[in-house]
Amino acid sequence: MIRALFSAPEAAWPQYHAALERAFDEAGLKIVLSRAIARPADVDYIIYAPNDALTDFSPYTGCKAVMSLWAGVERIVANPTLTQPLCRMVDEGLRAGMVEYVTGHVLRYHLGLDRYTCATPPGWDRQVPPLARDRTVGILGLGALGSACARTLAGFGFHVVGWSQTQKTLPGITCLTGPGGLTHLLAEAEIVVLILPATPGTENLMNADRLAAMRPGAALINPGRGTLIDDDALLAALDRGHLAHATLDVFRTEPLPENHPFRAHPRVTVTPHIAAETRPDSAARVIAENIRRAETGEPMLYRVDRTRGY
Ligand code: NDP
Ligand code: OXD
Repeated sequence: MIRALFSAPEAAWPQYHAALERAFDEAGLKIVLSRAIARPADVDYIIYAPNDALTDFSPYTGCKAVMSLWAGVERIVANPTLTQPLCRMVDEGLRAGMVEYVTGHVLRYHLGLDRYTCATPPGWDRQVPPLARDRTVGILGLGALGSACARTLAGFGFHVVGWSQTQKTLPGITCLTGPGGLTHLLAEAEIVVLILPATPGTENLMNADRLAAMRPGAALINPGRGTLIDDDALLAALDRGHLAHATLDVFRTEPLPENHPFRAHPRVTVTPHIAAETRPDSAARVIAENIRRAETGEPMLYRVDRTRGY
């Protein structure tokens, strides 16, 4: 008998319960799935949302793996009580959502849509945008989500420059690494998208110097994590007109406090952490596949490297 504990806020249970039961059936797995298991030592797997109340994993002595429902695992990765393998979420629904969010906001900047959609009364300010092939988009982070966004934008014809920790080879994308690669990307791109995880290595990556290294008039889109940006430096870069606009989906404190300067800033669009959401049906299949692998001794997918932090 395999026992799985669903450790996520109550509101997620109805959708995930049904989706997980279906996925376990499809995978031929006999699993008792529950929101509470009397003896923690009996739990084989924990299906976990990082915004859940559970933070002490030490009683779960029989647990074979913790499976995050989120892609970003910064809240849990350094938890000293978590000694079990940790898998993050790589989900086809999450990926599709991020591609749609990023593509939507890149096209909005590329086409200069705010000029027309926000003009009251409508004017006749003809600013013909360049074609995508004459515009460079930079993507920081070429993982599961960033590489999917890069591919889609390249499909529109944009010149896409990506940056990651290790060298990538992606057809049609200029792939860079290291500090020199980042400087090059920031100097080239008119639209920069951040799809990096929150780690000690990415904290305040977009500081005053890096923001100053961006092209004058460039736009920044951040669906990665709030810690990637030095907020005060971004506000200063926007105020002096070096950057044209920022679209921010993630923040150091969420919900973004009512009095945070981003909320009222004319050059900032705030979206409430909606860029991409894990979709229960597709995510449940990922979890079922990982439990099947663990039970048959195959390597689990999407294992978090605890030393890298993602
Ligand atoms: P991945 O782990 O697949 O990819 C992370 C990418 O970042 C990799 O390309 C990695 O490089 C790169 N990277 C990490 N650290 C550094 C560094 N110090 N310097 C340069 N590159 C670095 O993650 P995902 O693509 O699945 O997700 C990315 C992030 O998106 C999540 O961690 C989460 O924070 C955020 N997210 C936000 C959502 C939202 O709704 N706003 C929804 C889902 C995720 P390499 O490939 O070489 O390892
Ligand atoms: C995630 C997120 O990391 O929703 O999955 O931000």
